[in-house]
Amino acid sequence: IILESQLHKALKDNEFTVYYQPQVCARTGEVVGLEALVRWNSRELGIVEPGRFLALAEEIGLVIQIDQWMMREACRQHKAWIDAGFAPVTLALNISGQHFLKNDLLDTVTAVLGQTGLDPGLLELELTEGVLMAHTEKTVKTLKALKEMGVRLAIDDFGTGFSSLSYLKRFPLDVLKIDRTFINDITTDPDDAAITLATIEMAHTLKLQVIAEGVETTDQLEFLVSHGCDTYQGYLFSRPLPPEGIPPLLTGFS
Ligand code: G
Ligand code: G
Ligand code: MN
Ligand code: NA
Repeated sequence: IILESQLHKALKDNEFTVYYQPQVCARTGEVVGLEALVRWNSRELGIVEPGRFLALAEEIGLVIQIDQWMMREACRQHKAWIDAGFAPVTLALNISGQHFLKNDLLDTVTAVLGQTGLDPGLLELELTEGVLMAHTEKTVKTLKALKEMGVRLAIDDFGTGFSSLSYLKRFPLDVLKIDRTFINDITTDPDDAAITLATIEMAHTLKLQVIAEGVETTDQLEFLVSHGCDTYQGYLFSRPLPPEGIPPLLTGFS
């Protein structure tokens, strides 16, 4: 069991680290994006996955500081790769509901982009249905302001929350990520196949790009490619990797 005091100490001692999972163009097989995923590199416990500490971090409000640290570190690393000559790809960050609803998200994004010099068009923020559905005037305002800065907006884990499809139209989103629970059985379960196809069609009609999560087999990939899915992510191409694993996967590596 992980304690509150351990998480505070982890942040203070700079024990969090960024792993990156490639996002791949379904047609060309090229890496077109990277999703930043937090890991805790604990002296006692080794590499700890977010499933073991994020719920507690949310409970004690520390998730905002973790998200902010992730944004700074991932943007800094990403800009360094671009400056080293790698072809620019999108950098996707998971934003917790608390962070999104906090007053200074816009300030944080502005500051980090200013400090790192990363092109706002290369930054993509992943939000969940739950966050968007708590839609107040403020949510719409924040999304529009981010959009005006040129930042891309994605809806994560699509299909798992309580959705109202009307918000897809109302919010200025760019990307829809189909949750991996639907992708799991697309080649064997006709219901999951139907849901996935309908989601791809609807997303494209609304001019949203579609990313399939959790692609593990070539059969799943072939199904997705043949039905027009734009991008995929999953163990089939790569697990989330520490930073040193990424350059060999980017165009421009020699
Ligand atoms: O990396 P992994 O698949 O174990 O991630 C598990 C969950 O943790 C996912 O739902 C993911 O969205 C979430 N997560 C990973 N990194 C971050 C982060 O930096 N901030 C937030 N808020 N959530 C994250
Ligand atoms: O909720 P979010 O989409 O941010 O979660 C990303 C999580 O999914 C990460 O923890 C990552 O480790 C996990 N993940 C990525 N690809 C796969 C996959 O192909 N299969 C499974 N089971 N999990 C995956
Ligand atoms: Mn995500
Ligand atoms: Na997801």
